[in-house]
Amino acid sequence: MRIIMHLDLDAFFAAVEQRDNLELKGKPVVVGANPKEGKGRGVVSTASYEARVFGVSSGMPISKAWRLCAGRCVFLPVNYEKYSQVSSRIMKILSKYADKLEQTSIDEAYLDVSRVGSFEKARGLAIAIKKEILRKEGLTCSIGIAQNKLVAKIASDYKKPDGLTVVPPGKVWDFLAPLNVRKIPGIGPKTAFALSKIKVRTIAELRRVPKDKLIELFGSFGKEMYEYSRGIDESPVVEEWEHKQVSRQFTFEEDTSDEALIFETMNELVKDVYQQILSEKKAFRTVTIKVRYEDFETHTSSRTLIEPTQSFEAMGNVANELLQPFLKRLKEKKLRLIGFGVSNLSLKGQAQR
Ligand code: TTP
Ligand code: MG
Repeated sequence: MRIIMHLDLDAFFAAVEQRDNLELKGKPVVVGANPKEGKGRGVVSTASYEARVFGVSSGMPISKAWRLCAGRCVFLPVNYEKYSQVSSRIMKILSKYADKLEQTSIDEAYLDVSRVGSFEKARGLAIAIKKEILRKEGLTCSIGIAQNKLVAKIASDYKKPDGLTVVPPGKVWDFLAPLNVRKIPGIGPKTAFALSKIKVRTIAELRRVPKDKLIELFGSFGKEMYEYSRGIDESPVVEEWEHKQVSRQFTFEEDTSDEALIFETMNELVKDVYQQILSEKKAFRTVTIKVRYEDFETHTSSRTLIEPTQSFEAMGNVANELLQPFLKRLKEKKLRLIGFGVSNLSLKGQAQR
């Protein structure tokens, strides 16, 4: 059984500004382009929940936000550098809790927490995560938990701000039914309008439309709409380090300090990766290993070779060398997971730069 968590920080840019300036706590704050007394161009990045009461929202022209709440809202410029630093610290916190972490935007991530084994335990984990983020970064977030990314994402949005919504498998159907079709990721204003013309407004109503009809109207997305309306989504949580590389990872049945088992497992991962790059006719230059200890402390370590290669020996040798320093710490703590990947890929035979 899969257990997926989706986390989204509340009013992220505005919340960071409120945290860093006590005078802004509880006040309507608009972060975005310079309003220039209503003549400014550009848009609102986000608004604090206090400012949303005036009707201000992300993406709105800043001049309109000025008309809605000048004199009452505090307008602030966007400080991306600060927000991305906060974001990476939070992602680091999250990586301790998940077997797989996929960051999908500056303030959003999916966590695969299937290993906890039950939705109740996952709820406990979510509470711990919320506490840690609040204690260390002074920010609140909303979390959704479900059997897949689709429902987890809809659930995290369900009770914002500072929400926690768990939708176990048996509850998916009823949870989705009354929601507006716009809650389905990918259904924007245009699609919603087209659906309204065939009298579909809620997800329950969407379920009544035959699959063929949806495909006729919306092409391949129609098939996805059919599945999403039923809470079906098999897409995996994909870690960033997997995106540009061919990689495998393995979580030991039990945390281990058995070096022979660790090398043997690494060898299996190397074999799998080798098979895949052979079949895809790819060469690699960089070898990366990943280790995670029992307390979730996680490291990756890489080496880049001078020339692209497809060599199985090179993979294995580098992997074992990179692994050595981590084995020295096995007396302190056991290993929970190891991973192996190759990146810097090129098609074999392709001219190098
Ligand atoms: P969101 O998570 O969409 O919004 P939010 O965190 O401000 O509010 P919510 O509580 O509803 O989650 O986006 C995260 C940040 O990304 C947001 O703080 C600012 C930025 N952003 C933009 O710059 N432009 C946009 O149009 C959107 C939607 C977000
Ligand atoms: Mg957010």
